[in-house]
Order: sequence, then structure tokens, then C-alpha cells
Amino acid sequence: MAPHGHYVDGDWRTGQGTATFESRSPATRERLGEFARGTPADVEEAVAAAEAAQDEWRALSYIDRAEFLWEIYHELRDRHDELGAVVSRECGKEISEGKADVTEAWHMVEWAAGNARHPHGDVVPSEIAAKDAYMRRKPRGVVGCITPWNFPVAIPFWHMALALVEGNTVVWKPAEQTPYCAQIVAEMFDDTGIPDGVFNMVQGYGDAGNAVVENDAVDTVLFTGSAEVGHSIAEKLGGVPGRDVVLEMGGKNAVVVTEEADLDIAVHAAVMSAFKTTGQRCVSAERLVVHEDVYDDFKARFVDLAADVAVGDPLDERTFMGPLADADQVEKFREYNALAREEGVDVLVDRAELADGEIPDGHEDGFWVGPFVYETDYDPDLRCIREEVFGPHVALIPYAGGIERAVEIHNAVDYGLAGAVISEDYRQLNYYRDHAEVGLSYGNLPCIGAEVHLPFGGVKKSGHGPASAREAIEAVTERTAWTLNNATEIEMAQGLSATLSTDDG
Ligand code: UN1
Repeated sequence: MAPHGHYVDGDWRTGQGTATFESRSPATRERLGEFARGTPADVEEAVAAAEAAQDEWRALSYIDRAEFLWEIYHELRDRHDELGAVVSRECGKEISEGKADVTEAWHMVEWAAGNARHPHGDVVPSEIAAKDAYMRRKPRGVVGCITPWNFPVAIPFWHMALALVEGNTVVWKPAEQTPYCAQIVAEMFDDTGIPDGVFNMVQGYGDAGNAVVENDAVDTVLFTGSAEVGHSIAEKLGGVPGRDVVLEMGGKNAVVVTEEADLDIAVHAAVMSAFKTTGQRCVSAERLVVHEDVYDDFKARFVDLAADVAVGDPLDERTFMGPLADADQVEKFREYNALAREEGVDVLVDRAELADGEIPDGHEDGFWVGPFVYETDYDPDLRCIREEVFGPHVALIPYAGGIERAVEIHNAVDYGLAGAVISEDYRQLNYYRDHAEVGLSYGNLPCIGAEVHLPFGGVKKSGHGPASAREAIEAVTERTAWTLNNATEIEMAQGLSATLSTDDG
């Protein structure tokens, strides 16, 4: 079978390059498909198509543009089970997560397409009674979307649904680990009959992503992925006139458990935060900062669960953790586990190499790992508690003193994406809410699982600009001011004289 191609200007194309790449399930290494590997020249064609389609697309009403997205909304819902399984097979998340990814995608489409019927500006008072002033929004133009593998359907729609409804055209470079999901999303766009060039997708690796970033005709780049790539994009585009960028990157997120915590909630929230998606959410927690009074109890219960948590076939509903996404993730996870040992931590659970009996039959070639849990006294110099691993690698860190001390430890990392506090004391909750340096904070909940209509994004090294929902409108539109004079004479604001005086009076 010929490899799947790119979707450019309303056509499926194999592109200018000859190289192809494969998608293989991280659980079985079964081959899911073969894909053309996009080149910078393919990206250039896609950007040219997106530019050419701009005038026609922006001339449509918001509501007409949203109609194309509503078709996708229905298709995502109708194919929920099927697509959820595709997500699970391709990126290895267990099936409830695969399905939640698809649900999150249609929620984002619903939000963006529904928003087409909501007001898009403000009427602003003027100093001059006869003037009408409006704040309006215009599309930025071409939006480049670079998306990760861990939410292969949801995050593309975080970026693209809003960008399109707001009147931009799109060039999308999906993650190289999940091209099969991208192919299906592109087929959905094709089926809607969206005008040629409005939506374009080029499969491939970092060189293709980089071509999106470096193309001056791309007005906004929306990127979700690693901090390393995100910061290199920021370096290239920071301060370049006319080019905007939103970066949503990783974290070294923490759950704080105070001496006032309900330990049932604390343990439950910690396990979810650390091990859902096998620790591969940008919001996953790799640090548990626990008050000394409840530490021993918490530790015993958390360790018991970490030792037993069900690792297995992502398509089996009893599975809690699927495999890691690829060989690089496994290597990074193992390297950080070794680093933690070198840094002198006490290892409490080490399931990094699963026993043969723990790996389901027929899955021997998958990227299997289990939880790696350790404890350490707090030391700000330890790299293992500061650097993001993106796997089920988690530190238990006891603290003494008040919530202020817990939050100080919580904040002592370069990142600031998500975090949680577990406490029955409202003063402690409020202190955490007000002082935690994160974009998303939770009380008595895991630090994962944000809903799409909330702002999503981090502070410090975790992010730049608003990645989702209402706030992301800022990144894909220009706010403009329009002022109309209704009088027959010109009168200026600020008391500025409008009198035209001439030398002869
Ligand atoms: C990510 O971790 O990369 O809040 C995104 C959540 C999801 C999105 C996570 N809604 O866990």
C-alpha cells in the first residue's frame, strides 16, 4: 500500500521528499501505517496554499465557518469508541484516556464553533457624543500548529478549531509519533468540504515543524510540546515584528499534602496525578510534598498502590497505565531513575523493568515500564526533583512547618504549569491558591484533567501565552479599534483643536 500523504490545498499529496516513516503501537510494535515524511518544501507549499485561501475564508461569516467544524463535532461523537481505540493503539494511553482525548477534542470544537454566535468585541464609549467606537477582531492570517503525541486528537483541536472559526487558515504539523490519528483528523476536514487551502496538514519530524516556525508568512505559531523545542521557537520568534507565538510546554508539577489532608483524597489524587497517562501529561506530577505529621501514613498507602497499579494492554479496561510512547521516553525515564540513585535518594518502588509475568501476552516488544517512586529530604540542588522526566518517576518529599514552607518547595523549580493542594483547611487552600506559581491549580483534586473552557497554560518555563479556549482568541486574532463620526463636523478627543487656521485668518 502507498504511504499516506500530506493534505495540502484540498489534495492528498506524497510531497517532494521520498522518505517515509511508520507508526507502530507502543504496546505491541504492530505497524499501524506508513506515512510520507514532509520536507521544508512541502511546508512551503502548504503555507502558500493557506495564504492563498485567506481572502475567501475570512470573507465568510463566523457562523458559516463554524458550520464546517460542527460536522467534525458530530463525527467525533459518532466515532467515539472507534477513535478512542485508535488513540490508545497509537500512543499507548489506556482506553478511557483514549476516549477522553476524543471527548476533549469535541468539547474544544463545541466551544470554538459555539463561540461563533457570541459577541466578538465591545462597544466602547467615546469622549465625543457623536462618535461610535468599537473594539473588533480580525484573524491574524495563517496559523501554524505544532502538536504533541500525548493528546493526538484533543490538542490539535485546541489549536485549530478556534483558529479556523476566527477566520485564519491553518498549516498543521502533527507529532511524528501519532501520524495515524493526524491522518484521520485530516480526512475529517476533507469530508467537510472546507474550501481548499483553509486546512493543511504536513506529516513529519522536527525539520518540517521548524519550516513552519521559520516561514514569515505564518503569522501565529501555536506550539504544544517539549520545553526544549518551545524555547528554541521563542528564541527564533521572540520580538520578530508581526509574528506571534503561543508555547505550552512541560512542568515539574507537584501535589502538596498538608497535615490537614483527608488521606483518602490525598492518595487517590497523588496516584492519578503521577501515573495517569503513564506520567506523560504535561500536567503530570513528579513531586509529592507531604507534611511530616502524615508522611508515614501517606507513604505506606501511596507505595502500596504504586507497587500494584495495573500496567498493561491499553485496550483492556482494567489497565491503569499503558506503555511509554517510544524508546526515547524509556531511555529518558531510565536515565533519570539512575540519576536519582546517584543523587542519593531512597528508592521505594522500582518497577522500571517489569517482570515477564507483568507484560501481557503478545506485548513483549512494547515500551513497558512501571512506577519508580523514591523519597528524599528536600534539597534544592537535586536535579531529579527539578527536571521534567515525562514518565512515572515520582519523588516523595517530606516537609515540616506551615503551608508557606510547602509552597516554597512547590515553587522552587523553573517550571510552573499545574499543581494541587490536599487539605481540609480553607486557609491552607487559599494560601496555596494565591501563592502557587502555576497556571492551573487544584484543591483536593489531582493536578490533571482541566476542562476546555478554562484557560490552560503555564508560567515561568512552562509557557508563554494562552494555549486554549477564550484567552487563545488573543493569539489568533488582532484586536482593532474602529471609530465612526456620526456628526457633520469633526470634533476631536482630548480637547484637541479641530479648527483649521490659516495665515489669512
Ligand atoms: C497535556 O498534559 O499535555 O488537563 C495536556 C489535562 C488535559 C490536557 C493535558 N485536559 O490533563
